[in-house]
Amino acid sequence: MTRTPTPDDKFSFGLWTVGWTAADPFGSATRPALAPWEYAKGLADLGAWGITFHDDDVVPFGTGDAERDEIYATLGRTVDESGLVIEMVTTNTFTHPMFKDGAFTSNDRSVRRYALRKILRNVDLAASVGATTFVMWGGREGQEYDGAKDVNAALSRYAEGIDTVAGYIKDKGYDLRIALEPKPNEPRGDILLPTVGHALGFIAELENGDIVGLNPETGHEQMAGLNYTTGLGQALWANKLFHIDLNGQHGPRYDQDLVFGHGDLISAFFTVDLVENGFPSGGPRYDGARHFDYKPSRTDGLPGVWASAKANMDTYIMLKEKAAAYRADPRVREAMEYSGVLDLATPTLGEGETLEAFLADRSVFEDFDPTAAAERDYGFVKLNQLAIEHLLG
Ligand SMILES: [Mn+2]
Repeated sequence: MTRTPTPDDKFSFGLWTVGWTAADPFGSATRPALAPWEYAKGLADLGAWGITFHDDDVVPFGTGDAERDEIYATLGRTVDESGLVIEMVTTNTFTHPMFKDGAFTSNDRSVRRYALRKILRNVDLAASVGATTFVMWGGREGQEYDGAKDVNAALSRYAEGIDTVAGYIKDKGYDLRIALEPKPNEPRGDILLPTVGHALGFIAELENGDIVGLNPETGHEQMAGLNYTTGLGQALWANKLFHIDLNGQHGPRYDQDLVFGHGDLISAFFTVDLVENGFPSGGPRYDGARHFDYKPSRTDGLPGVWASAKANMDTYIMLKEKAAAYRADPRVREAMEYSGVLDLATPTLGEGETLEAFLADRSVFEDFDPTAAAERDYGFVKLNQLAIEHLLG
């Protein structure tokens, strides 16, 4: 039996996850819609620590101000009574038909200006409910046809939009950081900032990039054929891992949003190992929410919704326990040493070694034996098999 989650686990869920009524491009909804606070209450009952939402998940688009305030007040009461936190808020700039060519990068300037207002309004809401992360997934920022988008202008408008929002957060003094969420495609044919790497390069060009980081999603990186854990590693190295979206995916195909671990389980093991135990030789750590962004399968009814939410947390807890045992295993330590994993933290140049001294060191090159170095056995398979032993054991 898996232990019950506690607030220390920092598990959180988007209200849109359990709240997905399972309408897809080929079929209508298979489940009824509950009120936002009913989803929040259900998640709290399962042991979740936090919730997150898009503006339109809670208040339908176009609702008047008075009704909007009332709805958020009701949600706030449920959150307080359940002991939940609202750790992250995000803005829907993809559902309404006006956003069909994007929000910050729509070819229509009036749409870009509307999107900026919608987002700034939601920044105020995020700050008022105590959220510390503001995720921005630009799902419609892209194109189907290369001739349809001036990429230089699009990235300039994207940067203008993000910088304006970040500048607003700073001016207001909000304790809030922006986390961009890369995705390669779907719903657009190609989406701007398709991977962790593209997004890191973009953030480096921003005026207010100091409060802009990433919210990488498991399935989104895997849709691009990339290694999610390695992507998290680079985001951590750049001190830009502000939030994570955990789920499951079977390689490059449509965005499956399966339960965490129900896609590539070995990858999920190493994701949890990195998040919980850090890099083998130390370095930047992630201490934010363990946030699940999945979809309960369309074939499941409401009991299946709650079972799948629980499955995310149970799987994470099991992997956390196994990853702890893996790191504590002396055989793993020994295998890491044999493989040179721990040697990689040693700087290539010696302390105080000048380039002149390096060039004069004959042992580096002239007297070096490349054949002997090529004969080294790294033993990576043995190390990986120990991970498998812990995972299956
Ligand atoms: Mn997804």
